[in-house]
Amino acid sequence: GQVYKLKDYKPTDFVVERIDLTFELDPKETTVVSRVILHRREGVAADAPLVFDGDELTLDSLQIDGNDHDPSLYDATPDSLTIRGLPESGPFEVTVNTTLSPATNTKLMGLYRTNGVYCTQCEAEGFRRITYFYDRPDVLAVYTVTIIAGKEDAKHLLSNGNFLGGGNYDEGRHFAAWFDPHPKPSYLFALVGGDLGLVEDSFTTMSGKEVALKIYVEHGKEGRAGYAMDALKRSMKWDEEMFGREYDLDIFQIVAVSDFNMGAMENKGLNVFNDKYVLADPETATDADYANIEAIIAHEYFHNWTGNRITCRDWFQLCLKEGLTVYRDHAFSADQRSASVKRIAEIRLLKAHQFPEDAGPLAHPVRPESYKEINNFYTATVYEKGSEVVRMIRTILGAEDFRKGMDLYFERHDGDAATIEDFLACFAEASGRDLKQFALWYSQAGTPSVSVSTDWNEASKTFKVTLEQTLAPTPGQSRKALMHIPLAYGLILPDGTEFDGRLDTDDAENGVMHLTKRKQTFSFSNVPGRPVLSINRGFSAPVNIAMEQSSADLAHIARHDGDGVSRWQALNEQAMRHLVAVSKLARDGRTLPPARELADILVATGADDSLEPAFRAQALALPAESDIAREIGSNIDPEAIHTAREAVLSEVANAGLDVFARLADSAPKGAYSPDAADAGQRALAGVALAYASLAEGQPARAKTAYDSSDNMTVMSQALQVLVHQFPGSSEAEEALAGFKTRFADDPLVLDKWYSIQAMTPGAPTRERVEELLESDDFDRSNPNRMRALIGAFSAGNPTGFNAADGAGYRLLAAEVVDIDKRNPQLAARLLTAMRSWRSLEAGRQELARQALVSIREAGELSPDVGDIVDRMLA
Ligand code: DPP
Ligand code: ZN
Repeated sequence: GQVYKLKDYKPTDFVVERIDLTFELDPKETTVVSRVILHRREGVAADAPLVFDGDELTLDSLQIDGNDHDPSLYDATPDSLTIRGLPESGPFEVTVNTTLSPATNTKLMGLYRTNGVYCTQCEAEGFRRITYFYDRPDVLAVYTVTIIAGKEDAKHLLSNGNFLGGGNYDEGRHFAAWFDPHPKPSYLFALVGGDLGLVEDSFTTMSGKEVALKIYVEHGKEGRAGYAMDALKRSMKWDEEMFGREYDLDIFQIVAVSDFNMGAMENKGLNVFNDKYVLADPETATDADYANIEAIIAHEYFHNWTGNRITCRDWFQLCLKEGLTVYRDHAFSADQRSASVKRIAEIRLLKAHQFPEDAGPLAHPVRPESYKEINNFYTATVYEKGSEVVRMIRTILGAEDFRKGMDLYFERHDGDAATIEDFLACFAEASGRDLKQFALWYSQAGTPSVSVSTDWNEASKTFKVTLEQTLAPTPGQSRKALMHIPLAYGLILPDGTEFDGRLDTDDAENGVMHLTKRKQTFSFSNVPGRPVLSINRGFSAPVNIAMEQSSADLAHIARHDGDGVSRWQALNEQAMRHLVAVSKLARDGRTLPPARELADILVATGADDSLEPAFRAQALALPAESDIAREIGSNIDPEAIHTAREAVLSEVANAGLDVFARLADSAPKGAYSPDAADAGQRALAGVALAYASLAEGQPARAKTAYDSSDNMTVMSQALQVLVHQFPGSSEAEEALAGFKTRFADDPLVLDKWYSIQAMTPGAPTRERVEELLESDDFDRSNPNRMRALIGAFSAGNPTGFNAADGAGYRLLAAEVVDIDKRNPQLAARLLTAMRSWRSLEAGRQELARQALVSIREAGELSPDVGDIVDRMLA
C-alpha cells in the first residue's frame, strides 16, 4: 500500500467554496447529490485536473455547471474521480451523483445503518464513502444538507449546523434542511435519520444566547440520558469559564447509536456517540461508566473549539486536536472531581496503554511522519501522550502564560487548518520562551528514561541531584536527540515538612527541574537535614524514572508528601518493586519471600479514615499483571507474574481481613449518586470486598453483596469477585445466570457479563470465550460486544490469552481475520493486543509469531490489519 508522508504536504489544486448535499434515504439505495462550488487555486496550471477521493463508490452521473460532462473528460474508479476540461478561472459547480447501500455497509464508515437508524461516521476518511470529494481536513467548506426520507423509515432527519426548515416532500415522505455557517472539513460532516427518543434542555451562553440541547436515544432509554445532558451543560459552562470559549450555533445535538467503532464523534453541532458513553442509570451503569460519560461528553464538546473551529492541516497533526482536547477533558474532570485521584487514574492509564505502545513495534511519535492507514493512528500515543505534552507546556510556562498562549491560538487560528508548529508558536510568543527542544516531544517516539542519583553532604548541608536522560531507539528512529524534560520535585525533610529553599542553579524554577542536557546536577544548600527527593511529582513528565530509593525513603514520601499523587506514586513504586522481584523469582521456580512490609503499609493506608476513600482504593489496587510485565520488560512469563501477584494479594488480604471486612460494607447506603465522593466510597468497598473474600477463601460475602446490591457498581464488583475468585462455584454460576436473564434485553449491561467472564484468569477461560462466541445470541456485528468479549480476553486476561499452548493467540488471529472481512478498523484495533509479543519468553514468543504470520498469510487483508501485522512482525 501507499505510504503517506508529512513532508509531502501540498494544498489542493482547487479551492472549495461551498457544498450542497441532498440525500434520499433508503436502506439499500440511498441517492446522494453533491453540488460543489470551487475555483482553481491561483498559480495552478490551466489543464490541471480536479481529483476527488472516493472509497468503494460508483458514479451515477456528473455535471459541470448543470450540464452533463463529456465522458471523455473524466475517469471514475471506486477510489477516485478525475475531471478534466474545467474552467481556467472563476467559480464553477460540480454535481456528483452517487448511490449507496447503508444497510450493507458493515465497515461503519461513511453512511450506515445501526438498529434501524441511518448514521454517518466520517473521521478520518469516511466522507469519501458517501460521495467523491476532497476528503482531507484542510479543505473547509460551508455545508447545506437536505435529507429526504420516508416518515416511517426516518422520523428525525438531522445534520450539522442550524435547522433551516422541513416539511412534507411527497407521499409518505418528508424532508429537512440544515445549514452550517461554519466552514468545516468533510470529516466533521454528519447525518442521522431515524425514529428516536428525544431528551431536550437548553443552555444560555456567556453572551446570553440560548442554545437548544437535544439528546437522541433509542425509544425507552430517554430516562438514561439525564447524566449526559448534565455533563454537557457543565462542559459548556466550564469551557466558558476556563478558556473563554462560547458555543456558536443555535442548537447542539447528540445522537446515541449502538454500533460505533469509536467512543464518539465531534461532528459540528451533531455529535454521534457510542451509546455506551451516553446512557446511564444506577441500575445499569457503573461509577466508571458515569465518569467516562462525563469525560467523553466533555471531550467531544470541547472539540468544537479545539478540532472544529481550529482543525488539523493534515492527519499527521491529529494530536493537535486530540492531545489538546484530551488535556482539556482531563482538566475538566479534575475540576469536577478529586484532582489527585483523577491524576492517579490518568497515570495508571498512560502507563498501561501508552508506555507499552511506545516500547514495542507500534511505537510512533505523537505526531507521526508517515502512515499507511490513518485509522491505525487513533492511539494512546496521539491521545494520551499528546495530552501529556500539552500538560508539560503548562508546567513549563505556568498557568498564566499557558492561558495566554491558548488565547493567542484561538485568536490567531480560528477558522484555520493548523499545524503543531502553529500551536507551539503561540506558546513561544506568549511566554517569550524557546520551545524548539521541547518540540522533540512531538517528533521523537519512545518513553525517555531519567536516572536519578542524589548526594547528601551532612557537613556542608548540601544536597545534590544528578539527572541523566536516555531514549532508546524506536522503529525508524535509531538516533535520538536530547529532550527537554520538566521534572517537578520536592525535598521532604526528616520531620516530614518540605524544604522551601531554592536551587542554587537557575535552570530550575517553580519546583521544576528542567533537564535539557544529557546529564545535569542540581544542588541545594542550607538544607537542615538529609532530605528525601520526591521526583516527577504529579507525573510532570511521561518518563521512566530509575532511582535507587530505599523502602524507608519511599515510605517517608508516602507518609509526608504534600502532594497526593506523589504519595500514591511512592506507594505504587514500593508495591511494584516487590511484585517485580517476586515475579522473577516465580519465573525461576524459586520460593517467594513474604510481603509483610508491603502488606502492612497497604493495610494501614486502607484503614486510614483521614484519607479520601478514592485515594485509598487506588492505593490498595496493586499494579496489574500487565503493569508488572511492562516493568520487567523482557522474557515475560505471564503465569509466573500471576502466581507472584496472587501470593502478594493473599498476604495483604490476610494481614488486613478485619479492616477489609469493615470496608467491604462501607459503600454509601440510600439513594445512589454518581458523584465522586460516593463513587470513591464504592471503589474502596469494592477493593475491600475482593481482599476480604480472598482472605476468607469462600464466596459467601460476595454472594451476599451481589444479592443485596441495588446499583450496577456494587453488583458488577461482586459478580467479578465471584467469577474471578470462585470460578465454577455454584454462587458464581447462579449469579451469572441471574445476571444474564435480568439484563437479557440490555446489550450494554450484557457486555459487562461477557467481559467479566472473558477476564477470568487462567487458561480454561479460552474455551469459555469460544463457547460464548458460538452461542446463538452472540452479535458479532456489534463492536461493543466484540470488544467486550475478544478485546477483554486478549487485552485484559494475561494468563488466559497467553496460555502456554498458544491457543489464545490462535483464537485472536482467527477472529481478526474473520472480523476484518466486515469491519477492518475493529479488527486492526483488536489485533493491537499483541503489540508486546516480543517481550514474552521464548516459547510464547514463537507461538505469538506464528499466529501473526497466520494472519498475514490469511489472504486478502484490509490495509488496516495489513499495516498492523506488518509493523508487528517487522
Ligand atoms: N471521535 C474521536 C475523538 O473524539 C475522534 N475524533 O477523539
Ligand atoms: Zn477527540
